[in-house]
Amino acid sequence: MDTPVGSGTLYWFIERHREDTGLFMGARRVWTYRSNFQDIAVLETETWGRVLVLDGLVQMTDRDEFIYHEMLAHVPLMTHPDPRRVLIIGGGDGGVLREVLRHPEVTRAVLCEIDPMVIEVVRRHWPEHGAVFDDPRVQVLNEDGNQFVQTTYERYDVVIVDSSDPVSYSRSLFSPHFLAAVRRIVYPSGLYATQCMSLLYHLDFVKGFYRQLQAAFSNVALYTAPVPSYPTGWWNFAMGSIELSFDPDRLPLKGRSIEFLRLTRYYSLEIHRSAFTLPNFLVQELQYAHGTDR
Ligand code: AG3
Repeated sequence: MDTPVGSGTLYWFIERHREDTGLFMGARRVWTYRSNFQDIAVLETETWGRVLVLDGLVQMTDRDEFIYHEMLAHVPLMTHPDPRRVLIIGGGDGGVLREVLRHPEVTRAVLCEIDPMVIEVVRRHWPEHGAVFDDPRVQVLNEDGNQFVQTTYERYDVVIVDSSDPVSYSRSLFSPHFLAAVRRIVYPSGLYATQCMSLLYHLDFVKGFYRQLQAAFSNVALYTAPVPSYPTGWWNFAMGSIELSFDPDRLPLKGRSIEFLRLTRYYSLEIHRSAFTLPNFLVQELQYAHGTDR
């Protein structure tokens, strides 16, 4: 299980994003694992560093993971006036967790990752991420995220979904049933954030999901960031809240600690604000989808 497939020559990995396009990387070494849930691979590459691949889809590379993880963690956490209790669904690579723990307000972080082998593999190949799982504020659960939110009695200030694409086990994390349960387990003053694919390749999905979000939450917003190793290199995120308004112009909220800003490599308050400025085609599409003029 732990022997690399080869060294010296390059082993070519391709993620096909569409019939005629995708991403390829040449790896010096490749490790492959098979869990009860999926195929797991780790590539060692010159340009991207170590790369985590689940069922053939790139999840994280050393070169650009910070952009994705910082944006998925700090945008919701900075929107909340006092984020103490945080739930992360998925996120078995520990990247979102690392960023969440940078906020001293956080007293409890529950990570609900369905596949324990992802965490094992990350501990082996990214020992520096492994440490975050041992933080005393953290509890790791290996459960299906959808089942967990349907049944838990705990409540959270912030719920973050760091899933793979909406296929296989992750599909249920983008359903109305799931969103209704999330709405139940976030405090009325809390909020929810998720990754939600590429605006250029998955616009229909984004539009449909946005509509579901509007049905489940009172306030919703999309924001974007570059993630060069993901399809199209331009990634989309969504937030939803019940009572909390999220006006990025009011940041930082009074009393929030901002020391973590010395540690972030992508996220800043300026980036936070600008991430909500959506391209015109999306604004028009969403208006079209809802017949509103927001
Ligand atoms: N979660 C989002 C991965 C989406 C990538 N999609 C793809 N390559 N087709 C990543 C988990 C990182 N913590």
